[in-house]
Amino acid sequence: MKKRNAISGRIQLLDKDAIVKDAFKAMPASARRLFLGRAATLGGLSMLTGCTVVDEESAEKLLMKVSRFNDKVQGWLFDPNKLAPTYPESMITRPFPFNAFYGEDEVPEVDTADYKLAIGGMVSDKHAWALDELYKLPQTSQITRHICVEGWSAVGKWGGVTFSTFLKRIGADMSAKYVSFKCADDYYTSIDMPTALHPQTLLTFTYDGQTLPAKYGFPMKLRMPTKLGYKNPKHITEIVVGNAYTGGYWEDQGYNWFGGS
Ligand SMILES: Nc1nc2c(c(=O)[nH]1)N[C@H]1C(S)=C(S)[C@@H](COP(=O)(O)O)O[C@H]1N2
Ligand SMILES: [Mo]
Repeated sequence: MKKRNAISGRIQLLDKDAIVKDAFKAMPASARRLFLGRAATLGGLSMLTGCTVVDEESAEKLLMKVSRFNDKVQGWLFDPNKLAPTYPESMITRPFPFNAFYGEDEVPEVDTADYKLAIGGMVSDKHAWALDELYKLPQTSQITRHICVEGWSAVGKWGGVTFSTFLKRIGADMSAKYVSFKCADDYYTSIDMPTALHPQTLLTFTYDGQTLPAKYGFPMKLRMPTKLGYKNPKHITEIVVGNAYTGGYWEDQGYNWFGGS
């Protein structure tokens, strides 16, 4: 109750952007990291939470929503010394949400027969992979929570090859700093090598036991329960291992590059 009153008090004194900045500063450092960049403005927070601030009451509601979301997320996010939580089948969110920087009617259609996964950079084997070849790699599956900064999370089941196994198969130089991804819809992102080698980082080809549906990223999604949703590329067409920082679609617009822990 005390916190609510403090927030209401400030809303009467300061302009709304300043209020958001203030509340943001009061968040624990770990929570703040998730909302760096453009999210730390009123416009950014409205976008992330889907709330529009029209008056003091809605400004307060928005702050409470962000704050509550952060509290939840903190418990779910990865502790680097432990594995991310996994869940029973009964906890799978149905239907699993779709998200992309465009609508569901614009999901790219990737042709199975023509598809090849291009490989580049610091690897000894640069041959491009057809899907049937990828499907022959040792497969595993995992039920984990996907957390999107837009304010939702959902539990899903993805299956595929452990990414470190794939990196070994292509003779990747594990001392490289980054692994970068290009996608069929012009999305792109990149991750640090320790995350690429994390045992729960999977290159996935199935969702809930079925071939990955187009909307969830056919033909493949890199699934990392240790990273926020936007770090998990769908429709991957190219993987490059290297030391050059390549950023990402949302990261280049202000989202935190690390996007996890
Ligand atoms: N290629 C591609 N990958 C992407 C995105 C995208 O727009 N294009 N959006 C990201 C974001 S922000 C989220 S939350 C998840 C959504 O995955 P889903 O549709 O399977 O829920 O995909 C991530 N990977
Ligand atoms: Mo997201």
